[in-house]
Amino acid sequence: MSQPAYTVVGTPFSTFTRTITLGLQYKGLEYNQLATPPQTELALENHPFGYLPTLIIHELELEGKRVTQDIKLRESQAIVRFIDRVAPEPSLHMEGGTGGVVLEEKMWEFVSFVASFGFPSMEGGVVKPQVKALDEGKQTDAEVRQSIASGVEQTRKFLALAESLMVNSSDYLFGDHPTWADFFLFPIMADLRMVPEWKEVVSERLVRWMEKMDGLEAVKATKEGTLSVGARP
Ligand SMILES: N[C@@H](CCC(=O)N[C@@H](CS)C(=O)NCC(=O)O)C(=O)O
Repeated sequence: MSQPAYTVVGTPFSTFTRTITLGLQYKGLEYNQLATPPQTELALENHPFGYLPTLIIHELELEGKRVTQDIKLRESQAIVRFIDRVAPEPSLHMEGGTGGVVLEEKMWEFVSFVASFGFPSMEGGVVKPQVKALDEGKQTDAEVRQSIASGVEQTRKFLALAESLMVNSSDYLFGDHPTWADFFLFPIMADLRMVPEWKEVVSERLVRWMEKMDGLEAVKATKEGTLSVGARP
């Protein structure tokens, strides 16, 4: 049997890595996954800063010719552009005009907000310190709460912004099918759902969106190895 054309370098525990595997799964592209944490020898061999994910492209069609040299593509927003080019359907884009959102690019604005502001607030400010504290058991609840107070506040603000940008009364963030915006936000939210602060930062609307996302086959197929099933990197 021939090898899949793609290898994803990154543990399923990594939210940016899960964004990529969600997209590959949704578009029916086969891949192998090398489940390494960041900053390992393997991660550094594949990414100049040891970050996750890297997509290794083993073969592709270029101007009608099959190229079989391994190409390493880093940075999730570059990787999703490649995935879209080789597999445009099913689309993970928003059609302009959906729910009154005139510009298709608003979906990409959302993606960039999640990557630049949502990820540090939610993962760095709440999930990671809370999980570390729960695992180590050295701090009291009050101490943990105090250390993450500003992360919780930033998360609350970020989620209010996210909700204000969603298309009203639609199943997904930008309409009746998922987009890359859903696939960038969901892995972080699935982590956040595992910590006690979830209840105080999330709205009913976002809870309904999470339930909708939970039903996707791509979400089910990328769950193993994530915090949402109790895994560690
Ligand atoms: N700009 C990168 C960010 C990726 C990123 O932050 N990945 C995390 C894992 S989810 C990471 O590798 N962090 C490196 C570290 O913790 O040292 C991208 O979009 O791919």
